Amino acid sequence: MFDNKEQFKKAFLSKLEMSVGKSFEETSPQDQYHVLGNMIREYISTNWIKTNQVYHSTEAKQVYYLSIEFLLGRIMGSNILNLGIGDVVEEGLRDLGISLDDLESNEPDSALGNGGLGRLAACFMDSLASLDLPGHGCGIRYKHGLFEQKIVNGVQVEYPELWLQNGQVWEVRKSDLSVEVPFWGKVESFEDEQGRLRFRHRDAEPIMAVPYDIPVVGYQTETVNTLRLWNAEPANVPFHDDIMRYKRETEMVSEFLYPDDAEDSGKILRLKQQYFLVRASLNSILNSFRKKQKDIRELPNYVSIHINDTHPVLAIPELMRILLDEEMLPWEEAWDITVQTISYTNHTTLSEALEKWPVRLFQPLLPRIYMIVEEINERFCKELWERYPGQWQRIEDMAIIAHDQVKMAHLALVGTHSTNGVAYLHTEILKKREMNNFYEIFPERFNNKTNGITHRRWLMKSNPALTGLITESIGDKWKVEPPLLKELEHYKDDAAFLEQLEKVKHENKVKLAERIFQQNQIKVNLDSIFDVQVKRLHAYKRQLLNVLHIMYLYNRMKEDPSFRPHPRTFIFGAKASPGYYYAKKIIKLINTVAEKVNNDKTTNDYLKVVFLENYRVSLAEEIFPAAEVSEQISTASKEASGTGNMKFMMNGALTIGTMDGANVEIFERVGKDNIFIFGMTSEEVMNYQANGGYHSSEYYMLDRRIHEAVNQLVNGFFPNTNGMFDVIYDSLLIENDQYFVLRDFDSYVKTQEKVSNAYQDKKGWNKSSVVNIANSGFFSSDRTITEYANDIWHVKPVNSPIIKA
Ligand code: GL2
Repeated sequence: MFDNKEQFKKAFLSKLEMSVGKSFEETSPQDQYHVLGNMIREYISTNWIKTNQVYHSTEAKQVYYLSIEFLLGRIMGSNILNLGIGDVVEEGLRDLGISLDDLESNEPDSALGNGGLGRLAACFMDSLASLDLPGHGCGIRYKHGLFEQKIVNGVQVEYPELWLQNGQVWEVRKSDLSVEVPFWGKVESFEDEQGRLRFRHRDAEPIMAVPYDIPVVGYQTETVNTLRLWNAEPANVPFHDDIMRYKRETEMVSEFLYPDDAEDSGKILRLKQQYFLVRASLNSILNSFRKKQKDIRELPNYVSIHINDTHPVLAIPELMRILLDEEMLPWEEAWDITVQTISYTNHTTLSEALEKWPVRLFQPLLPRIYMIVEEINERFCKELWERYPGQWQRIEDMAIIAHDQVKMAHLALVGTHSTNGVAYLHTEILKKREMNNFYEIFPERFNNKTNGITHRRWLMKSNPALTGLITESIGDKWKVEPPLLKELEHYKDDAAFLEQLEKVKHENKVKLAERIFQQNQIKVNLDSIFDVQVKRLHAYKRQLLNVLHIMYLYNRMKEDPSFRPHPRTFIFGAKASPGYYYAKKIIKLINTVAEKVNNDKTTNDYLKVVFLENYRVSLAEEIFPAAEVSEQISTASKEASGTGNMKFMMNGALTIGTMDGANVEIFERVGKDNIFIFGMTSEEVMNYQANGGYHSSEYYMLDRRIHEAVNQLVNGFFPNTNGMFDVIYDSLLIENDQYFVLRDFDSYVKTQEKVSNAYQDKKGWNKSSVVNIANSGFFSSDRTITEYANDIWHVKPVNSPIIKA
């Protein structure tokens, strides 16, 4: 049905009429989207079945990627691209008077994630399939993904996200593969016929995990992998004292991504979600393995289980439970298999993000799992004692259970054979500082896997004009071998190419400007520099530094009419966690500054501020292609990697950033002339933190620009904001500016001046842009996934020809 345009049109029209029962003229874009989606899914299904058959029969090792988040975004466009049916579909629809872009915009984003970590998981799924690797995603089918953000009077308001409301065309419910997940109850010991001590979980309250499978199509290959998302539903229990409570509590498990965990009830819910994901996934993994009739001791040769951050870390005690209680292996053997099978990625060094669960909640909810964690802890502490006799403090610091809390990261470090960081610098910080104690014991387990992004979505799909230009110049092999983008460097002095590149950027800026006008009714200057900071709102990411710089530019222009920098449009997009008061204030501040400067006729030819509401994957796809400056300004040592930085680079934006996360590796690749680095190094930050010596008030007192902008937060400069920004003012001055915003201010301003100056030489700027694109191939997630496959998982491609056979 996708072989040629005429066939496609015929199939599309007939399916449209059959499935919605309307004549073509009466159908809505929603109807059309659903029909096209269903056609594509049907088209995929032959290869999906074949791939699964091969995976069932092959001896090849399989990898299972467990993640509490998968931030997929829209699925249709990526499938069309990967299947290579874009031309047929686009032309066929055009004949019918339908634009494919418009039709795609009817698809809600699958927003089962918050930010980088969840988007990384989605990029990895795309790379696994595209590289013909047998990789399966395991996650949760949240009824509501990340909230929808509306900005009302400059303030973030959260609405529930409704991606399932109109039905999901990409998923297939497989209720026959449902798994029971038990909570609560108690553990009984008993002696079996052979006189062995055994355990059974009694009086548990089971809930049902029902899988929904989403096909993951590889690029130009017949491999179609599976992302399995588990839905929580009531189990068929014979009797229940309070059936309504049971139903409600059960369904809550897959209701929301990251329920607020300030209260105990929220903590229990999160822990339930984590065990739910792990129990259901491991059950299904082990079922597939058992069908191959191999000895269970062979598990690590056939199966690799990867835990994306600590959220799925209960996979460790759960696999132990299966091996001990179901397979009846002795502890040592079970432990060996578990450690060999599971691997772990750490995504942050922020201590507040390292999960800890109170024993008083953990133990009653998961009694058997808790017993196992206790045993793991005891054995580990014994080893520590033998290694470090008398060093109580060290042992306490490293224990898995301490101070009535279960430390999930410690469990992950002890119970897996591999711990990786997500950028070179981050891994070094883990080894030398944050997890140095563990590195000393298990040095061979630590390794780095610098993050990546799928160039298919973030360049080929979202930036067709640039994709076309690159392909015209260097051919299209780079699409399957992104490091070949390097060949673009030959064009960095080619005037015609640079002109073309500028034209592409300009067209993309026009499109974004239209979007900005449509959403915000702000007219932006197309010759202004599009300077973009899009990412989660967090103090360490320092959106505040960006805002203070904007305030300074504004103040200086007001004061000095001869000071008129190159026009800039500062574009922001960010969601703040609903309970994160400070972050929400920063959003309000950005919008307040926008209101002020955008409406000041004396300066607004030079300065515009735009906050695009509801930042999400599909909006990001419109933003990156139009960006010229990429703001990566986190406090050094705090951003584990960043992945937005890579998307900007790949689309030709120049980075202004600190030496943090993967910025360091971008710097190494493009060279100092093609990136704008400023601010403290991670060493300096960490030394200050260890030894003190930073006094933010000194910067406030001595730097007039800082003094003025910081005062403006609280002195009525912004009308009707009485007391509104006190918390920001206090964070800078009373709390001594934890993220060194004021300390880096001067360096940031100077570097921004360099950015402006560099932009005056448009040819030089475009040249730098080429160097960025040309060196972005390294940051394809295909490279990252190849490294995981070779170094951690030891899985090999199961080639398309095998599937064809
Ligand atoms: C994060 C890091 O903060 C971010 O720097 C990194 O790029 C991603 C992916 O590795 O992981 N850690 C985390 O908890 N979230 C991230 O985005 N949410």
